Amino acid sequence: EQSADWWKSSVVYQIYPSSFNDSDGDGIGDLPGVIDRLDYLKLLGVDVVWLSPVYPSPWDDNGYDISDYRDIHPRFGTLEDWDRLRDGLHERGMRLVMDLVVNHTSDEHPWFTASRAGDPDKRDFYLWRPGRDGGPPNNWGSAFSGPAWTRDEATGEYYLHLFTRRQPDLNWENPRVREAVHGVARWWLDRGADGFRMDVINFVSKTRRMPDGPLVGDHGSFAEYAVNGPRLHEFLHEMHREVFAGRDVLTVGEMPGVGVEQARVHTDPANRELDMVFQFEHVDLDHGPGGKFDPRPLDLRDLKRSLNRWQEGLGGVGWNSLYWNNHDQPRAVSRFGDERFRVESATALATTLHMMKGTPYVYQGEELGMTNAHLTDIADYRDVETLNHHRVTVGAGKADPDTAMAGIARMSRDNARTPMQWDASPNAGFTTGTPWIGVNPNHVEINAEAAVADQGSVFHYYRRLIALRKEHPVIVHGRFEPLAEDDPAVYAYARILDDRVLTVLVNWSAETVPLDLDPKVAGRDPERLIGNYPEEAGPFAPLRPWEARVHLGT
Ligand code: TEU
Repeated sequence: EQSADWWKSSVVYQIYPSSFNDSDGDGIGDLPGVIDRLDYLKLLGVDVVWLSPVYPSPWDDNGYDISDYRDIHPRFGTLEDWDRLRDGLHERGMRLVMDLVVNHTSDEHPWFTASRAGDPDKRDFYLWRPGRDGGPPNNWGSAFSGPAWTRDEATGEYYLHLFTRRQPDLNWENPRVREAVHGVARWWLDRGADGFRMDVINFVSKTRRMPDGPLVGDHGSFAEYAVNGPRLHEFLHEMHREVFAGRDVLTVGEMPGVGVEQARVHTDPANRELDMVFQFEHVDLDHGPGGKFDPRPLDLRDLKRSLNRWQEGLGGVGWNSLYWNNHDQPRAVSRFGDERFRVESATALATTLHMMKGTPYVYQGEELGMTNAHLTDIADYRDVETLNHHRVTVGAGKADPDTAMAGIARMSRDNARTPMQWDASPNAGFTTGTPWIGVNPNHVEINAEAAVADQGSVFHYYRRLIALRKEHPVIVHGRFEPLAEDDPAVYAYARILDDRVLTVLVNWSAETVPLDLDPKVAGRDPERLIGNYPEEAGPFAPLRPWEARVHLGT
């Protein structure tokens, strides 16, 4: 593999540090805790660690509200701990990607405190506007409920915050803001970081005019004016030139609302913007008319149409990133799989994703088949998005509490944020103290210690999938060809490279289903590379509940 393209054959593991491993008993994970688990990551075989934010922060949005870009939050340790983590990963042949959150800062960042105080040097670092008719400048709602504008008493002006009021949006129209962001990114790369996951990076370019948006619930949508905005390509290209050019790094832009055509432009190497993007189409398909907390059943055919279109759309030009899970999404096995067939469905989902073209991302605990938390009491939730949503619906008497809690239990981000399940001991081996968010009681059964000891576990299946990527170039480079597109239960596709054909067959249902495929699609002498059931009657035997099989033929 060409060194500049190492990220194409890599698998990335996301660590959400608060919930990974606590070394000092304060109930919150930390960097020394991560360092203690590096051999576990090495055993799994991942190539890259993406670390969610570990910077100083008032913690309004769990660290996605940064008050100092060049330091470590004391709860996580020190810059020296970070250096040791970097070295520990590098010594084991793994890389470290940091989370760059630069659409907004914390309201406690010195840039914002100066801006708010009227410091002429910093006023224009943020988006200040006069009010309209005694209210905010327009009707935009924040992504986390309530208005997207907050009035500041000192001047009477309003500042824009697409997320919470404690996350003011930076003004990227100001070239000095962009220079400051470039400086932050260079500082981490100079210190030995291997790249960035860039938070909501397609929100950074806003239109100059900010008119009302179409009503969605109580507020107007900012999407048309602040998502995939007019100067986005220019800003990303500039950042590539000023920061990434000539460096051997991985860049992945998180882009809610990005379309496949735009993503192709962002990830076409000729355009020098980003290596890959996180798109959201497939994780938005089960959102109902009332949004994410109003989930609706997912039709596998819609999911296939969407993901297959991305596979073919980025095809030979750009590059996909592949994920079911992250710290913002409920657990995939509970959401897309079936907890009654936990091991089978977790491995079926993994097979579907890891054999696609693109870079797979594994979110901590996914490799154990960790499930949703199923919490029904709002007092057990910590996430600001969930709590705000509850307050403006149930709290305001606008929703039936049981229906609302059912939606929250299925979709809340806290489902992904319960502590990593290391062993069967009372706090799952995560902490000796009181965990900041409850441990899932199923850790007595689902935990890393048990999984590592069991060759039939979800963990060892992930380990084998990750190893296969290193052995078979067709998994990295093969052309993608959808199969059985109209089948309501089977996700099937082929990957083709030179004289190699890889056939991926996955049953996304709890029934045994026949396979209706032309045997020629599997090539000659297909050999089974991996499967989550004992091998039986060859590639075209019926698929048992949540069965997944991968065959390699010529
Ligand atoms: O998330 C961006 C984002 O818009 C969504 O992932 C969002 O959290 C979800 O769709 C809400 O339903 C990023 C971070 O990943 C997230 O943790 C932060 O809260 C958010 O940006 C603000 O920084």
